[in-house]
Amino acid sequence: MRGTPGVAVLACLAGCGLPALAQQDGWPMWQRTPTRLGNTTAVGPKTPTIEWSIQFDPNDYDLEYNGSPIMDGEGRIFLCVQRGLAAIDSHARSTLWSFEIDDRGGYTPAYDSGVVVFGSPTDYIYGVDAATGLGLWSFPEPGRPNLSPVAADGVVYYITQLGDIKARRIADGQLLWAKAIPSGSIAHPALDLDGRVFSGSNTQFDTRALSTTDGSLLWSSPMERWLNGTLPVLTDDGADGRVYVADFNANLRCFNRLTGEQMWAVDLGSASTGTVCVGHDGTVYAGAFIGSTKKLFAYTPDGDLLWEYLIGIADGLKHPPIVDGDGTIYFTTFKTASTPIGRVHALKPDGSVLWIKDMPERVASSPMLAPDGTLYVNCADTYLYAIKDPCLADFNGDGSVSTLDFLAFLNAWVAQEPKADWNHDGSFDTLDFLAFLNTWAAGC
Ligand SMILES: [Ca+2]
Ligand SMILES: [Ca+2]
Repeated sequence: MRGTPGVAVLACLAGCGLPALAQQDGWPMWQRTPTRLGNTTAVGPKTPTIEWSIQFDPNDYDLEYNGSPIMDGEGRIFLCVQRGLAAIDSHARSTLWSFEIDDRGGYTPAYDSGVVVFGSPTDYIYGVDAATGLGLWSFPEPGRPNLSPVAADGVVYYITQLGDIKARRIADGQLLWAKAIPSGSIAHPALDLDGRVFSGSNTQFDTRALSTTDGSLLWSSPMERWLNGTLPVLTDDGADGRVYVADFNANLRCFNRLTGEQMWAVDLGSASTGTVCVGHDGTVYAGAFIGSTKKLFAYTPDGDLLWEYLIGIADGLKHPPIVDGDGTIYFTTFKTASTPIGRVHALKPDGSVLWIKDMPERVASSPMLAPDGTLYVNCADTYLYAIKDPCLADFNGDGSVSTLDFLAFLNAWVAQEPKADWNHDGSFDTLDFLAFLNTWAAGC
């Protein structure tokens, strides 16, 4: 056991006799759901306003290894950091706990049933109690298990980059099955919640579906190169369902979920880094490099191009976008270490820009959109940023809407402070009073 003591006792404390926590509407894994579609009904910020930030790691940040934040149904945010895993209370806006190991935490963790799972690049897989930060279990895992696990119904699935795909019971880490993948994989697995887990092989260049029951191979379909992102799975397309994949050569393919038959394919450009997500209407979003140019593309479910968006010439795009309840597409880009700038982009559903926000440092992970509409990104300055539209009713800025805000407005209005000209017409009168009353009554 590494990281924390008492694996057996702690495993039983957390896993024996306690009901599994209900998985509410958080963002419990990379791209939110086990299907990795990357969409949510929550509506994100229409303005790039940083509401708060917190340092998530006192050590460092690794653009290659540290992935995206996730959130459980209690509003706890989990992030892999340079020395393990960190938890932040989004309500208190403070650090909740740190789970320290002698190695980096690997990419984006996954949450299910009260447990957070992540792997380290030097070969351990960990299960951590989400509420307390206590280690529940850990196992040696030769072969770099530090990509993003996927979890559902009390089981976590993950790949080792050098060899296997495995399923463990998340409560105690018991191994349920393990299957070799020729030369391993860097395709973060996805589930269809109907008995299939999807990944790919590094040297056989395929997309493959395995049984979640025993890991047996259900189908394998050829690719031109390896897969290096994840595989969004659409199950409600009115037919068999689809799996979307982009390989390293930027071939975007759509496979029949049940048979593996290829439905369509497009060549997006010269290289992809696996940036695929799917909107509520089935629109497929994928990024690609075309030489030194980077673009984000939108395709219909049948593979017809809707639009393409040219990303700043020196901005890298490494991770999938996400889509909010209004169809807004959010993604991050970054420049090189010599130009330490990161950007968060918000596009309207038609591919035009809603806003672009320059961040203090590089940001290279997928955003996370919380149920309350707060967009979270983590930057190379080791801070997590919460982007949210300003709450106008919170006039005194104390984080809540109460009669104090009403009184504060009244004082400002009597004193004819500019901020009390609520309707922006240059005068102070009862219209401002009524306008603020409406704002205040609407709350946030
Ligand atoms: Ca207030
Ligand atoms: Ca006025």
